[in-house]
Parts: sequence; C-alpha cells; structure tokens
Amino acid sequence: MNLKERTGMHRVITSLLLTGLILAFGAQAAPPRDMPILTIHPGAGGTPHVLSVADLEAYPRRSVTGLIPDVGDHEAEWTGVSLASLLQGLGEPWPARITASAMDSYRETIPGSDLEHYDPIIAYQRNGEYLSISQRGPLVIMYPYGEHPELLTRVFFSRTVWQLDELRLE
Ligand SMILES: Nc1nc2c(c(=O)[nH]1)N[C@H]1C(S)=C(S)[C@@H](COP(=O)(O)O)O[C@H]1N2
Ligand SMILES: [Mo]
Repeated sequence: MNLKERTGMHRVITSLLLTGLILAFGAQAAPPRDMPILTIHPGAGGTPHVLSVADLEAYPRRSVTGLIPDVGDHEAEWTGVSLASLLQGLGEPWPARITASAMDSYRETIPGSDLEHYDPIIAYQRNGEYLSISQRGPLVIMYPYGEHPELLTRVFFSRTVWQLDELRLE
C-alpha cells in the first residue's frame, strides 16, 4: 500500500469504528475514552497518529470560554488540549495550515498563525462533561471567544469544527 492508500485506510477504519460506536452505544452517550477517534495526518510521508480521548488527556489541560456558534449553544467552559502543544508533543513541526474534517464531512482550513495568536484547543469536555455525538462531540475545535471577543465573527465560527475526526497538517 502506498501512503495515499494507507491514509485512506485509516479514514475508512475510523469511520467504521464510529459507525460501530453509534450502533453499540447510540449517539446519545459519550464514546469510550480509549476508543481511537482522531486521525492526524502529518505532511508528506509521515505516519498518521490515531488518538483517543484518553491519549489527548495525557497532555496538559487547557480551558477556554466559548460556544458552538449559531446552534443555540451558551457560553461554557471547554476543556481539552492546546492544538499547538499537542502537535509539539507529537513531534510535528508548526504547520502553515491545518485542514480539520468532521464526521459529517464538513471541513475547514485553520491557518497555523491561529495557534500562535489564539491557542485554540481540541476540546473533549464542556463544563466538565464528555460530549456525545449528538452533542456535537466527542471532539470540538474551540477558540477562546470569552477571552478574545474579537473572534466572534463568521471566520472563526466556521473554524469551530465540531464532531472533529481528522486533522491534515500542511
Ligand atoms: N462538523 C461541523 N462543524 C461545523 C459546521 C458543520 O456543518 N459541521 N459548521 C460550521 C459553521 S459555518 C458554523 S457558523 C458553526 C455552526 O454551524 P451550523 O450553523 O451549520 O450548525 O459550526 C461550524 N462547525
Ligand atoms: Mo457558518
């Protein structure tokens, strides 16, 4: 298998796991913490990292005040791992951009400069609770809207990717 086929395989395996997960636990419950749910594809030639919530929780926690825009969500405390420190921990170089994809096939590009300016997180908890798929979890890219009200714009709303399942580094 070449790299393209291999990364395609990872995506298929992740999708199958998620489908199995919904069948087994329903969309209403948060998935098991040790289930692989996030694939990070490094730039050219790198081996993908496949991570569970438990893997993300091994990194220092960062909390921000924010909300999922346009869906009637209220400001809450979101806790997760800083995207910048996760990539650093995985030994990945600072990306020029990241393409974040979700379980519903939504995708959006996040400039690497956001990591430096706003330190967005991959959140696995909202007000201390793990998120089910129907709550737009289990993983959400969250920006510190409370700390930086200037982020309350369409541009950052669309980078607030919920049901996150893949990051592609460039
Ligand atoms: N997984 C996922 N994340 C997403 C979206 C989406 O459709 N799917 N839409 C983005 C946009 S454009 C906005 S404004 C907010 C709210 O999306 P919605 O209004 O499409 O529900 O979530 C963002 N994150
Ligand atoms: Mo939007």
